Amino acid sequence: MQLCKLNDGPGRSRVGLVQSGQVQLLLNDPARNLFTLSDLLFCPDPIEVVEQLIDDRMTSFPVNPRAFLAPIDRQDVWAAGVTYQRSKEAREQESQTAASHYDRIYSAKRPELFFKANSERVVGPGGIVRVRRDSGWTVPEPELAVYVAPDLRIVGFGVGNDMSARDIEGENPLYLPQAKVYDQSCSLGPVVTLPDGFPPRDQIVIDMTIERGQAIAFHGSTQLSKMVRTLEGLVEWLGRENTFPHGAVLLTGTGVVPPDEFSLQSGDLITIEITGIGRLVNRVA
Ligand code: DO4
Ligand code: MG
Repeated sequence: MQLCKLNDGPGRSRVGLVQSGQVQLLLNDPARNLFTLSDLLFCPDPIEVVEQLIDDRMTSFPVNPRAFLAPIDRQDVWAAGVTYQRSKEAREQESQTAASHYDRIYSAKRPELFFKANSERVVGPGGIVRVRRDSGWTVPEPELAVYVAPDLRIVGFGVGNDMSARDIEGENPLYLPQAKVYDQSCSLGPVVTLPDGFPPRDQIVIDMTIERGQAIAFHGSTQLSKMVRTLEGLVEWLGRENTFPHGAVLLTGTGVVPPDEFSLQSGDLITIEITGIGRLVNRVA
């Protein structure tokens, strides 16, 4: 099952059920306090609840991901780093002084976890992502996004982009928050796939294409099976000494890094596709 978030007038949103290329709007349920995407995702049995809330008065309409909002409510977005060999190599290359930190974190028991964004910094499908004005070397990072309930259950999967200023991160690891956290530095979408509809993890491919004008400036892909950690392990570390009353979205690290001479330019079109979820498309401001 897949859910999306749609605009329903000023300051209001509705949840939609996405199936067979159509969107069916869902009703709010004040009696059970079910209004938002998170309310549904965090239910003990979201599939049963969604089926009860299908708005039969409304006909379904064709999917247009550009009309979807970022599938996030009040969750914090966190991110894991150096969870794939390719990311470890890229970090070692960009960082003259701190290469050994990345080597050690790749195999350490404790993963690298960092705060990425509050929901205001997240853009949705068709939204505009940004390169910092003080960065000359920024890339998108295509990552599986894991939706985490307040009780730390994994309740959904999405496509995420952890935009990263490699020059700032490479200059000094203490600059990581500035390399990672800025306005429009994160995108999520187009839908959330519930665990029942997510294919077996050894079949998941994460693919990214960057178009510049009419040409393909970069294309690369990886498989989730190449990740050195488990999703459950990352979530367990995230939840140590942290509570998430509104849930969390965890980006699980990148295994696709463009070559060192590549940097995003204004107008580039980034398409990230993950098996079982869909395609997230964003343009660079
Ligand atoms: O250590 C820096 C961040 C790495 C990262 O974001 C990733 O591996 O995806
Ligand atoms: Mg990343």
